[in-house]
Amino acid sequence: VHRRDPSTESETLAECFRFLNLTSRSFSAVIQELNHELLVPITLFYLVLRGLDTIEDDMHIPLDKKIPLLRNFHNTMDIDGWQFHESKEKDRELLEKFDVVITELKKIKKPYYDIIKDMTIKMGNGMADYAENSEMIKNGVQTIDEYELYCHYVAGLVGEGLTRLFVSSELGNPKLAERPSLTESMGQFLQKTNIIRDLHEDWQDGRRWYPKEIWSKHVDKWDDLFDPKHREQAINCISEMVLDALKHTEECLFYMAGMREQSVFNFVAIPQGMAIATLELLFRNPDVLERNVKITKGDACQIMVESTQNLFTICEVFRRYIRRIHAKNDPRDPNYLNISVRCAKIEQFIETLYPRQ
Ligand code: PS7
Ligand code: MN
Ligand code: MN
Ligand code: MN
Ligand code: MN
Ligand code: MN
Repeated sequence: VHRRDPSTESETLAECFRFLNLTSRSFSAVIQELNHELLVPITLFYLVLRGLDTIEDDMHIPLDKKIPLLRNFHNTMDIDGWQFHESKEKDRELLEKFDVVITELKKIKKPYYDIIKDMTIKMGNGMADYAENSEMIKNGVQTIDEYELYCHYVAGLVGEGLTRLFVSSELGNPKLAERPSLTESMGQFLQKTNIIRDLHEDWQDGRRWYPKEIWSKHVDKWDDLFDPKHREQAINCISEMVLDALKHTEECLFYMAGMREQSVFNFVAIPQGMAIATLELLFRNPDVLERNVKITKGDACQIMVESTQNLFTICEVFRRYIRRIHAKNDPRDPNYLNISVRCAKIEQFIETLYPRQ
C-alpha cells in the first residue's frame, strides 16, 4: 500500500512535496503516510489552502488587493503558469512558484478536483468577508456565533472537503457524509485550539479572533489581556476559551469511530491528539500571554504513537489530558464549576465507550 514513489514522480510533483514539508509542521508527515489513492489529492488540497491562508495572513497586502485575490482563488488555481510575487509571509515561496501546484491539480481525478475547487470558493469568500468586516466595520469578532462562523470557513470547510474525499475514494464510511455536524466539530476543535494558542502572535500582528462575548467578561479592553496587572483575568479568559473548545470533543471521538482505513484514521486522529494535548498545555498557562507555547517533542512522539492505533488508544489520549485539565482547574476561576462538569461529562462519555474493569 505504500505511498510516495519518488522514481515515478514528476518534477512538479516532487516540488509540491517539497512545499508540503516546507509549509507544514503538523500535517506533512501524516499526509505523506496516506493511502496512495488520496496522497496526491490531499497534498494539493493542503497546498491550495495554504496558498489561500498565506494571502489571508499577509498584512502587507492592501485590502483592495487582498479581497479579490481571496474571492478569485478558485479561478486562479486553473491559470497555467500563475505565480504571485508580492507576499512577505513566511510561506511566500509557495505562492512564488504556485504554477507547479496548478500543473499537478490538472492531473488528478475530476471528482477530487471538483471537491478541492468547491472548498476553495467557499473558504476564499469566507476569509474575504471577515477581512472586510474586521478592518472596516468593527474591531474583531464579537459573538461566539461569529467566532464559530469564522472557524467554519477556515477549518469546518477543510473537514467537509476531507470527508468528501474520504467518502468519494471509498476509504471513509459513507454515513459520515450524512453527519455534517461531526465533521464540523473536527474542524472547530483544531481551529479553536490554534486560535487560543496563537493569542500573543495574533495580537502582535493586530488580529483578534477571541470573541468579545468571552473576553469582555474578564477585561474591559482587549489590550488589558496582555497587561501583567490583569494576569489572573487573562488566564480565566483563556480558561473560558478552552471550556468552549471542549464542547466539541464527544463529536470528534464519534467522527473518529467512523474511520475504516488505517492511514485515514491516523491522518485524522494525530492532529486531534495533538490538539487535546495542546489545550491542556494552554489551560491556566500564563506563558500563552507572552509567546507561542508548544507541546514537547517527547509528548508529540507519544501522542503520535498512541493516535496511530485505534479508537481505544486515541480515547486514552483524550482521557489522560481531560483528567489533567480537570486536576488543574482552579476554584477561583469563575468557570470552575462549568469546567469541572464539562471534564466529568467527557470522562463519563469515554467511560461508556470503553468501561474500565
Ligand atoms: C487539507 C490537511 C479531518 C474531518 C492550510 C485539518 C489556517 C488549524 O493559521 O498551519 O498558520 O496558525 O497552524 C489541511 C477535519 C487550511 C482543519 C486552517 C488544510 C479537520 C487553511 C485544519 C490546512 C480539518 C486555513 C492549520 C485547520 O493550522 O494555522 C489539509 C477532519 C490549511 C482540518 C487554516 C488551520 C489549519 C487549521 P495558522 P496552522
Ligand atoms: Mn489565516
Ligand atoms: Mn495562518
Ligand atoms: Mn519573487
Ligand atoms: Mn493561527
Ligand atoms: Mn500559527
